[in-house]
Amino acid sequence: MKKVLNFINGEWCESTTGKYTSVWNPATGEVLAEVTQSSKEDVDRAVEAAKSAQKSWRLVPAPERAEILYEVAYLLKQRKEELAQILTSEMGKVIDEGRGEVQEAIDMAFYMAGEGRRMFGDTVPSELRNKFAMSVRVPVGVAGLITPWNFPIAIASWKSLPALVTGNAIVWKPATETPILAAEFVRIYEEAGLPKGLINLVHGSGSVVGNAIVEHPGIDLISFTGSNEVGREINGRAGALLKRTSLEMGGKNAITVLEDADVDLAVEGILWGAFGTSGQRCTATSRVLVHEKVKEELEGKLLERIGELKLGNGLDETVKVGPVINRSSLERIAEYVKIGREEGAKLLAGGDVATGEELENGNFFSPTIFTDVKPGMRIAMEEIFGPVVSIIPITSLEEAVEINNSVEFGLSSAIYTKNVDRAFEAMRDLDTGIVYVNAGTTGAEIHLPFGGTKGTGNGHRDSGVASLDVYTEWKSIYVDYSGKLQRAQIDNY
Ligand code: UN1
Repeated sequence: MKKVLNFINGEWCESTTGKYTSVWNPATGEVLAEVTQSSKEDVDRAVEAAKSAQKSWRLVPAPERAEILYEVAYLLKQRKEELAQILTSEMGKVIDEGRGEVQEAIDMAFYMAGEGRRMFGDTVPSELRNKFAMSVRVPVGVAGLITPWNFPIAIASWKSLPALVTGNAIVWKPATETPILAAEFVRIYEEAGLPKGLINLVHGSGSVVGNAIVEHPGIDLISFTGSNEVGREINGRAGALLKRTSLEMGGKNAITVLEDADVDLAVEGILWGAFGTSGQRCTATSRVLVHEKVKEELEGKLLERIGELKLGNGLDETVKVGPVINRSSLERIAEYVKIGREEGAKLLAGGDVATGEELENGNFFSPTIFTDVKPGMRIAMEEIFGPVVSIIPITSLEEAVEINNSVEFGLSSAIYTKNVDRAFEAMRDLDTGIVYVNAGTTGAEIHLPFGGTKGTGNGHRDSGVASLDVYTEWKSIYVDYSGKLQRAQIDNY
């Protein structure tokens, strides 16, 4: 059986615990590998390695650090298909989406490599003569990365690449469900020539490894993507230690369809947003706010198309919807469907664990649509993280905006309309970190900030130039070449 190991100080090694757990293929139930289960001591060793490696890494010129990132980009590109296959086997999304996700990491690698020659600060005119004023970015130190299974390489790339190009070292705990791809990504860093100790991979549970990372005094910042519950806990613990934390924690994203929308286009956006990655995206479409004048048409068209969504093993190119990650997820989704029914929502399609010969060993849930959902129902407020979407009728853009903004999350929203005035109003008023016009709620590109408002995060962003803010401190520098004491705000007035 394949064994997945930790990577600490440039060595692949087993945890001191000697314990392993299994990695499952969620489509087939097959065991893919055994992964080492680490202890606090493994984290201690990883932090020591990271701290010591970072001391010299911070002095390497950023364009030179970036050379390694370009190499990472080329290697990811070369191995795209192989990585996509691993991704799909390990977490289930269909292979096309797996390829798309690896592409997202490739894009991020090229983009962040480019930052090695930008990383702009400001130069500003000093208020005093013969004095120079500027700001530069400096690394924070050691970054603790805690990443989810739903985008196992894209999100890891959003965090590790900016951390490294800005001169930090990393201790990384990937999700327990997706350690194989994490190890492959680290292998690429190794092959690209990243000096030892700069990326350390420690596999294991959130309660042991995650907590040890969050609380370790040698780790200066935490970047986390995952559930709201875990994010809050991390924020509490890390906050007490005055550690910087960047959190991204999900959504309850809505597509608004106005009466003047291209309904066919909206149908495409809804199916892709709600059922792509089996609804297990932070950006998944889980509410549709449809104008009552086009509600019937939209529902009819959704029902016509939903049958085309073939379920199965994502490695089969004809499959459109893969499994959900595990049994407990399947149970949680089924529980939400039960709640929706009890709340009085009308089940339009799906609603059950999917069965069939080829599905029986995997975790499959039928694409599910509820309609006549009230905005305050639990299925319309809570993140389900599965292939379930709720249709809520509306009568105006104002009402849609209010419902859109009424949930605790604020990641992504979308509007379908042909009216440019309403589109701009929506762009202004939808209270989410990402807004789409005439496109669904998923499909973020890496050169813009990714993240959200309210319960989705804590003000930080992944990807884009904004991600540099997570991994750097600003240093303001004044150089006085006047040869005398010049008192700011005093001698010039
Ligand atoms: C996530 O949902 O966790 O915008 C990340 C998208 C992808 C990234 C999603 N590019 O859907």
